[in-house]
Amino acid sequence: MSDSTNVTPNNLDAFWMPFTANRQFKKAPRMFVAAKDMYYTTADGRKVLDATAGLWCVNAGHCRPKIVEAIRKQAGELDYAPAFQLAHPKAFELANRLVDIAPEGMNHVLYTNSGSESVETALKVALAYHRAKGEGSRFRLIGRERGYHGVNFGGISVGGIVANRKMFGTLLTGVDHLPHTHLPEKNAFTKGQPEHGGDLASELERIVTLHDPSTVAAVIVEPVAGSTGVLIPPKGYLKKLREICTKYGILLVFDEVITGYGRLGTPFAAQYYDVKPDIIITAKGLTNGVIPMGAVFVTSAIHDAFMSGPEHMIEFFHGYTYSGNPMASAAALATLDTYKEEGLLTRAAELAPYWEEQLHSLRDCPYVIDIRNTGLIGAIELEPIAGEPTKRAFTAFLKAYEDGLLIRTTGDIIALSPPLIISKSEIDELFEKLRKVLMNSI
Ligand code: PXG
Repeated sequence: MSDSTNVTPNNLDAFWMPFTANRQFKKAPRMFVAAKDMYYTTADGRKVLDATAGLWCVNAGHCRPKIVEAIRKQAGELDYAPAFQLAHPKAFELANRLVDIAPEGMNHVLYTNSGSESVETALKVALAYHRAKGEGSRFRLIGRERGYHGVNFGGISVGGIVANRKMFGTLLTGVDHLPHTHLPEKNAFTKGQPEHGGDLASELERIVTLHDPSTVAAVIVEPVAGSTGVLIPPKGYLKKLREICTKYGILLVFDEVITGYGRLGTPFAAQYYDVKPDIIITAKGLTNGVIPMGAVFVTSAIHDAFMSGPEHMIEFFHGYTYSGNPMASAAALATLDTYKEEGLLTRAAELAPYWEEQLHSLRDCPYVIDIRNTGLIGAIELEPIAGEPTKRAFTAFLKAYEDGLLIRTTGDIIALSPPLIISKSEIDELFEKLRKVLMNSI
C-alpha cells in the first residue's frame, strides 16, 4: 500500500523546473513529501532541518495549525470572489491589519500573487503616480547592480543579475543602475552593517543629474539584497538614498520580499533601518509561503493622487484575477495571527546576537572568505574553485542535504534564513551540521 509520503513519480520529464539544473536534478531527485515546524521530511523518510524557511517565506515554520485550519475553513465557505468591482470582507480586514504593522503613513495596500508581480505593480504605480500629478516626464527607473526584483520584464530590467537579463532582449528602456555595495576587501567578516560603502549612495545623485531629475520616477532597492548573496546596506547608505530621492521628488521603493514580516526583528526593514520609503513591496512571508500572495504598500500621498476624476471611473488600470482572493486572504490573516501570538515579527531581534555568534564561529572553516549577518539572516562566502565557480557551494548544498540540513546557495555563497520560530538548540544543530559539511566535504 502506498500513501502520500512514499510515492515516487515514475516520470520527471514533463515538469520544466524553475531556476534548477533540470538534467542533473532528474538524475538524482531531491523531494520533500512532508513538513512540520522546523523540519522537512524527504521522500526517503529523512528529516531535514530547514535553514532557509523554504525560499525565505515560511517565517512561522511549517504546517502551522491556525493557518492550515483557516485555509480548510475558507475552502468550504467562499472559494473565490471576483476581484474587480466586487469583493469579500477578508481582503479589507487583511489590508487594515497590514497597515497596522507597516511603517506609519503606508496606509494603502494593493494585492498581488508573488514578489515578481508586486514589483511590476510597484513600478507601474510609481510611473502612473507622477503622470497623475502632471509630471509624466518622469519615466526613468533606477535599480542596482546585483539587485533581484523577480523575473518579470520590469523586475529584470531594474534588477542587476546578468544571467537573469541577458537572454531577454531589450527589456524596459529608460532604466539605469546604481553600483552594488558588496566590498569584501574592506568589509569582510562584518557583523551587522558594514562600515564602508555608505558613500556609494551618492552615485544616485550623479545618475539623477546625468539624466536630469525631471525624468526620474523611482529608485528601487532591496534594503538587504538576498538572492545575490546577502548584501547588507553599509552604514548611512539607505538614509542617503532617501535624502537624494526627497531632494529630487523621486519615489523610493523598498523591495522587502525577503526582509518583510519579521526577518530582521522588526515587521519591515524600513523600521529596522529607520528609513521611510514611499512604496514597500512584499510577498513570501505574508502567507507564510502557504498560498501565493503579495502586497504592495503605498503612502496616502500616492494613493490620493489617483482619487480624482468621476467617481464611477476606474482610477488605476491594473490588477489580477487573484488579487486578494479569499483563500490567500484567509491564509494571510491566520499567518498574521500566528506571528502576533508568538511574537514572531520581533523574535529575530532576540535571537540575532546568538545567531551572529554561532554563525561567525565558522570563520575558521576551510575556504571561508567572508561571513556576514543581520537579523535572522546569515551568509558564508566561500573561495570559488579555480575555473569552476559555484561548484564549491553547490557541493556543500548537496552534502548538507544528505546530512539533514537545508541551506541555499547562490554563486559560492551559502545563505541562511531559518523560520523565525527556530530555538537556540536548533541553531546549535544547524551550525554543528554546517561545520561538519564545511570541514569535511568541499
Ligand atoms: N524581490 C525580491 C527581493 C526577492 O527576493 C522576488 C522579488 C520575486 O518573488 P517571487 O515570489 O516572484 O519569486 C524575490 C524572490 C533565494 C531566492 O534563494 C530568493 C527569491 C526567490 C527564490 C529564491 O535567494 N526571492
